Amino acid sequence: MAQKWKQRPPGSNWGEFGPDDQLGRLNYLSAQNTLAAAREIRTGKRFCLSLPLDVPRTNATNARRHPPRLQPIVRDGHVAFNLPLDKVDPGNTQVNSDEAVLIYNQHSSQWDSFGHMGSLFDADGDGVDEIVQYNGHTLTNDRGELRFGELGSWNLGIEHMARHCVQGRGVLLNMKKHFGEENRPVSYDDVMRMLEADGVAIERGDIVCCYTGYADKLLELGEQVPADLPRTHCPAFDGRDAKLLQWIDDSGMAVLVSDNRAVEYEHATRPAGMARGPGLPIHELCLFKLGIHLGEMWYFTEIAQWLARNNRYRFFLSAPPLHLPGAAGSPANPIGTV
Ligand code: UVW
Repeated sequence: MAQKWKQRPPGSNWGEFGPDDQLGRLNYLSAQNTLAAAREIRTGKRFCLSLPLDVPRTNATNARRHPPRLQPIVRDGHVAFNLPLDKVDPGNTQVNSDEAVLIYNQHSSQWDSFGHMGSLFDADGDGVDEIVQYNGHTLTNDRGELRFGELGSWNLGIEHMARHCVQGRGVLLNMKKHFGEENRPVSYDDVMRMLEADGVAIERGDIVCCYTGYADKLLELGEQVPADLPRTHCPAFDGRDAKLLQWIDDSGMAVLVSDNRAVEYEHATRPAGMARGPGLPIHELCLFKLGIHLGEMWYFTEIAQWLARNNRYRFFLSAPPLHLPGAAGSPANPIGTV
């Protein structure tokens, strides 16, 4: 396949994994990494790292995204929920339930595919920005058509992540312990102090998991979650800190996950003097430039407490997205094993 771009964004790795690559840093998550990660299983104890998918309980923190809506299907004119099958098949003693669900893929514990956030960038070198995604892909076919009406995007859907099978070493950063519950940007210097204090090392192919306490707040507040929770509670990486962005790249991490809403601190305004630019710079770096999938709103509370009690920070992590072709994101149902 020919290279899709004439110029690539500064600080990107486009081309490193081949001209047609759709996996990005998941290429670092090899069979050897999974084998090494399996050595973190010492007790067999397992932790569910997903929130219930109806948490957040309302759409208060993001009006566009709602909790799942379950709906029974209809079977031969009957609502197929708790349906005695005798009604459609006389003599049949079984009782059947069957449903459909409307899920907003990015409402609760989730994966972002690279298709979730592209950028306006002049990849073809004609002096005009165009819509482009990781590695110069687009979400359209050769004729520039989007596939909505069928399923989602042509080139960078979550199915590539599903087929790669996300299983590796989770490395927990206990940001709640170090930075408390205040909503504040966490800088490179903060991260370095935290890694040193906790003796944490990140290796190539690791899945970095940030525990900030945000998911705890969602559970605690339930239907009373205020709209501004993401801007009032819990620390988050500072995407405006150039040293932090460089560290994300240099660390060799395969994937970056957090229990907060966006991994990164959501600045209310653009920096002074910047008329144009990415609203979420860590999304730009990870999903667009480097091919690092992001996980958001996971649930780390119990595994974080267990790891702290046992003087550990690493665990075996199995975290497939739905194998849903073309989707820009997916609910996540990750399991951590220690
Ligand atoms: C936010 O909602 C801020 O981020 P994302 O679209 O990645 O969920």
